[in-house]
Amino acid sequence: MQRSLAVTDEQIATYQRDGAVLLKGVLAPDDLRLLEQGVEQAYADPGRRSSIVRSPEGEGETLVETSPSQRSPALRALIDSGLMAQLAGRVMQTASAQLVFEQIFYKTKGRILPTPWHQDTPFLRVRGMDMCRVWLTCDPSPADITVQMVRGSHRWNVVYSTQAEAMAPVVQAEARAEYNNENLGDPNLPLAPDVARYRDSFDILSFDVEPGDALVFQGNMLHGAFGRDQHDSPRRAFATMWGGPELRYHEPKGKAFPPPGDLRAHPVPDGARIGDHPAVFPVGWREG
Ligand SMILES: O=C(O)CCC(=O)C(=O)O
Repeated sequence: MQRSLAVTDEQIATYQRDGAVLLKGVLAPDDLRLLEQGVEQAYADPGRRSSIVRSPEGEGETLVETSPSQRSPALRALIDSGLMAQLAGRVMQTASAQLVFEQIFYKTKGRILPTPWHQDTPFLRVRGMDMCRVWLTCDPSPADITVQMVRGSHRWNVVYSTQAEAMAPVVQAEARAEYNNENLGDPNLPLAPDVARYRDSFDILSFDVEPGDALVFQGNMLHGAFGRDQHDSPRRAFATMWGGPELRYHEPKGKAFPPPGDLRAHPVPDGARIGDHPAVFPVGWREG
């Protein structure tokens, strides 16, 4: 039986207005156990869709793994619980939520590397407003090293290039054969603003996030995280992206992350509603 999660009208209004809202204490202890188990397994044995970035000096390390639930029974169980899908559906105010994309961001303790400011949209094969990221942490995550967003950037109606990644103070150290960031996205898109450099020019939303909380933000938001020279614990996060049925499939100009389902077996026409293609974008939650 799926748990029913209460999201208040005020939280929904905050999400719709600002593009992000922190939902406190929505995970149960069993959810947290699955989260930590899945994230630790991925770090101990990185999969073929993972890459590692380090600082140019070789200090600090971030493992990013895409689609980790495809090889982690613990993360699969967490997704199958419907918890994140339901939270996404409730804030988006859609009748269902389908899985679009999922990633682990494992930052090792010591020097915490920043996450370059970017939008997820240009990496993805979907476009539209009904798209929502649910970011969970295994560790207490102070605001400065937690993912932050530019308030209201979900309504800017722009898709930036992925090239902003190249301007970041991190370098790719290792990428497995099937996964690297090179040539992702469409190089003809505009560069994302350099929020890290001009941070006082932006209205930045930041949150202290505890294990058990869900930081929920709209999928088109401009976001990133600052680093720290020294932090006593790792900063381990698992983020899933969910779409409502009206979100549209987008045939990418360049390379883009694969959707969760098999696109070759179930081709999706450009511009199609993802609601009509659950084999490629599996339904994680449905109202009622
Ligand atoms: O956890 C982070 O530092 C990055 C998160 C992120 O970019 C995302 O959830 O899309």
